[in-house]
Amino acid sequence: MYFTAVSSRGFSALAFLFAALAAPGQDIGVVSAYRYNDPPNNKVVIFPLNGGPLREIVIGEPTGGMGITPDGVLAVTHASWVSFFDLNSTPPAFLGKVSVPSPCPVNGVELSPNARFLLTIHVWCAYWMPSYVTTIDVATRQVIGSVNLGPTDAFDTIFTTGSDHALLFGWSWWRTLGFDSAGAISSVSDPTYGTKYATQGSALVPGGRLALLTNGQSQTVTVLSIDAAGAAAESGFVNMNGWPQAVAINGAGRRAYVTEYTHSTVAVLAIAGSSVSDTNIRIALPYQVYTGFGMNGIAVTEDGRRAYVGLTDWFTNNGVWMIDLTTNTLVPGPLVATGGIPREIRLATLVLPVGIDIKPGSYPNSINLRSQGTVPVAVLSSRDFDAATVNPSTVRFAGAAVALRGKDQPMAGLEDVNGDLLKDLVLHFATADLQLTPASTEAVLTGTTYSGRRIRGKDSVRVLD
Ligand SMILES: [Ca+2]
Ligand SMILES: [Ca+2]
Repeated sequence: MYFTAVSSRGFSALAFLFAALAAPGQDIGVVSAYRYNDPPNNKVVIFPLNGGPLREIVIGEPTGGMGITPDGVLAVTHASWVSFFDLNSTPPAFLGKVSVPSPCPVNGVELSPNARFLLTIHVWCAYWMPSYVTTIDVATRQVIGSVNLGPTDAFDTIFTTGSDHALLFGWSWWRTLGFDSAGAISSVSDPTYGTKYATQGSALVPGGRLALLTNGQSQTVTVLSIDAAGAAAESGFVNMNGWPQAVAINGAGRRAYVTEYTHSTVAVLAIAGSSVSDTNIRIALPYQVYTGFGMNGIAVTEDGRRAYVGLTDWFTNNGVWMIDLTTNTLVPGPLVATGGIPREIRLATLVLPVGIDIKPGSYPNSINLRSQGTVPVAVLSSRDFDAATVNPSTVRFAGAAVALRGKDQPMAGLEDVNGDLLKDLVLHFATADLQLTPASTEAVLTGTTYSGRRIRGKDSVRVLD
């Protein structure tokens, strides 16, 4: 049922555009696309934000919502399934899939901010059908638990207070969901009914105390204030007139970008403290936006300089277009032709897998937690990777930062530990700082290069207590 394909379509014609725009802070965009009864067009397309070949994951069934972990694991919904892929490999490796209890297609997926679990909801398919909210453990890819809300609609969801609470939105209501530390749903509030209806999309303003809701038929954006317990109350409205659909907010929390269905425009809203207002700026789009309920059909880079929006003419012109937000102008496109109708767009940062050697030259890698000293770990260079580019102050090994010599000198040095004539980066970590237990069988090292590329490596350990 699954197969992956790598497309070699290049970006050469657009290269100048990428050169003209600053680095966005993320590496890739991912878009889900669907066309019923046309399995090859039910797929996920991965597009590098700074140019390069596209990658595709073909999924036989219509695709919907997506979540991406900080480690680059993609979760994508299709029918009543959620499938997982590793975006760091080419082609993306299929990791497994989970069946979600639901009589309707599972659509909305949100990853908890601690990246431990996924919250899934399904879009309304008939008023007598029950709606389920379900959480899935990302590491084990097992259902943690599911709650049946009875016959109701449920369109979108966002986490609000870290990984403890989420808001679930229906046509004209919202509920607060509470989660325990394992990701099980521990509480579901009664619905609060808003004064507007036809909620289509939602987004959280960075800081977590404000959320925006788009209301299609009501032609409004609702401003919700959120308290520390995750409860929400209407605190304002922006009157719109083009059936607002999807909404994305920039990293600084100063601008919201709302797609308008009936006008084929992106509206620019200004956020200042707890007030949200219309700038009256509209960016015209060549085709319609169609995101479906709860699909985030627009995404903004962390640096707030670019947006990516999914457009369709319902026939052959389906794709992702790019907006230069420094000038609020649409870049001629499309940037990515998706075949199927683009649904949700997510941006992500890739992690470069690197080799590490705990206690270089010795094996097994025994660590005695009672030891007072340090554990050396080598980040290995390869033909494609120079370990000297890693910034020691960004490195964490089993939760510990690099040990310091004196006040602020990281215990780090370059040395070829494996005889391949390439110098490796040897770092020392205080044993007392390591978050390991006698049950640990491996330890993970993460870090960032001086140019901002994230790295990750792991090696086996034998822990003595
Ligand atoms: Ca070793
Ligand atoms: Ca070496």
